Amino acid sequence: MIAELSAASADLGETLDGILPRANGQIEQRLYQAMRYSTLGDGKRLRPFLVLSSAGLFKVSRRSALRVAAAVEMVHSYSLIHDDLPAMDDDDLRRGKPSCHKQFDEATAILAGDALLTQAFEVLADEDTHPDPRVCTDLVRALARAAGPHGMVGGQMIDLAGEGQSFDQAQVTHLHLLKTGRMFAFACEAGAILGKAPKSIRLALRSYAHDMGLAFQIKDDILDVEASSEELGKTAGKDVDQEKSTFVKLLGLDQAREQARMLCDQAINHLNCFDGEAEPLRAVARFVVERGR
Ligand code: GRG
Repeated sequence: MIAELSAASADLGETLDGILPRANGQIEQRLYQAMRYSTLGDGKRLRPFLVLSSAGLFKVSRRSALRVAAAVEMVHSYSLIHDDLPAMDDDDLRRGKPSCHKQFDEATAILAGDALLTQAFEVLADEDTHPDPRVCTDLVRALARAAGPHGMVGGQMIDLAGEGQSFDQAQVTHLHLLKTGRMFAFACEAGAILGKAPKSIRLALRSYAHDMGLAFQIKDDILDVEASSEELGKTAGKDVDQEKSTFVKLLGLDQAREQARMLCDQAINHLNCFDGEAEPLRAVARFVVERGR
């Protein structure tokens, strides 16, 4: 699985390198440097892998899939840059190096996030991504929904509002469905959009992504207490420090592990409508609950 992730990551790196603006001595070059610093770093690139794997189910062109994968990673990178800012999670470490506002400054980090988010939609709307404008519109709409007020940004608001409060399991589940699940769901559905697959197939992929995304989050909560900052490449133990309601706090470590395994199996079951071609998606579901960072 790690080998497959790294192969996809190398292809994605080349695509991102071609898309992201280059610093060539322009007055605004600091912005370009910050965008590249935060996007070309050492992330797991799970969401791009999901786009490429779902596109692989429908024989979509590699170039289209890579451009959509790049757009997803750009939105993800923006969210991490903004999440690390002092006004939000206030974290100095990301992907094993200083977070964007530490390496540059706060204003540049805000602008780099804004620019990545905006340029991601330009990529999706471009005919280079898909020759059919209806497919491009569908991609733009679906990513906007996943990243916006009813998705990641809404989830982030709930997360911030919940600091120091006790959420129950349903509330924590809802928070993570929005904050991380919707972006995973877009990544999985994107291949089906590119391949003009029927609604029932899109639904199966969304259901897979929601269960897998929740399993990912539970594992994230477990790693936050079990792994070191060095292993994670980000500050460990923050959930406790910020008095967040997590799955570990609600369920305890053993039950949290069990719940993640159960969700992983459930995610894989949603793929029963596919044969061997869905093996990368099955493998990634297992990987998210077994990973060490
Ligand atoms: C600021 C609008 C806005 C949203 C921020 C994604 C997010 C919302 C915050 C990140 C903080 C966090 C720890 C979220 C929980 C899990 C998560 C999304 C972790 C980061 O994703 P990975 O592990 O990161 O895929 P890499 O670095 O591998 O890309």
